[in-house]
Amino acid sequence: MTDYPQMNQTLYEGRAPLVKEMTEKALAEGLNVQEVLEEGLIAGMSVVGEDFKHNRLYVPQVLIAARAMKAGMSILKPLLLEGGASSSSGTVILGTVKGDLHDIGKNLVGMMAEGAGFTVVDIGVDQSAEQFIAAVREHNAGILGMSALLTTTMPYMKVVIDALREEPLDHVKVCVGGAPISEMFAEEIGADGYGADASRAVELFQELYPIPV
Ligand code: B12
Repeated sequence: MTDYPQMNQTLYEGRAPLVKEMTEKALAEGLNVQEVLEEGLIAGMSVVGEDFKHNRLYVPQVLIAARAMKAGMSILKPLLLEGGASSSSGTVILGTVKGDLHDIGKNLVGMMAEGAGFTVVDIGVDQSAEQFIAAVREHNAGILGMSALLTTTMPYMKVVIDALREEPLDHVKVCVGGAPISEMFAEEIGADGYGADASRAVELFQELYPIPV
């Protein structure tokens, strides 16, 4: 029987092969994918976040825990993608802003959006306004999704939005997310939407996508 607190602890300790195994076992027991993601993986990562904040954990330990989280996510990914529409609901460019290397949340948003039938082009972390805009043009995307996890990098989202609005790309909808981002901040910087988590992100993409499916 899957024991979520034990799975959280294993993730906390950064034991990637064991987290992977526990994720597989949870699915084999017939547990719901979303539940395994939230109760087994995200809940463990939240404890890591809290302990990091209070200096009970340091960067190397957080990196090791993040690797364990990714190992579990690699098992869930195909299932999160299952049931996606056969034709694309549109193209979303996803990336983490300049100066910021956090990508776990962004990757989750990407997986869930692909699962909902979007074509996701993930341009990675530490992305400049020029790189975001080039990707939007190249892929003729309808949505640009930006992630930021640091209070020092979140203002860069406005730099990207301002640069985008100077281009003839007004039809592109901009969505923002990441732990320090709020609805109010999204409004302030002129974003079209804010998603607190991956499920909300997908709903947002569906609401905002300018091309009817
Ligand atoms: C893992 C982690 C790291 C890992 C990152 C590994 C990786 N590959 O991502 C490493 C060790 C590299 C790291 C480094 C640093 N980190 Co760090 N990190 C974290 C930690 C513990 C967890 C983040 C995470 O993955 N959460 C889990 C995911 C699932 O949640 P999420 O990212 O919020 O994403 C969800 C939503 O926000 C939303 N979402 C996310 N993106 C998007 C995008 C769109 C478009 C939408 C709609 C929605 C959306 O949906 C996601 C899924 O539900 C957080 C703590 C925290 N509570 O956030 C600190 C945290 C973000 N880090 C912090 C700090 C300070 C740092 C460092 C500066 C530490 C240092 N001294 O070097 C460096 C900075 C490196 C850099 N330049 O980016 C601070 C930031 C404080 C602040 N006020 O800015 C935090 C908050 C920790 C803390 N409490 O002090 N970190």
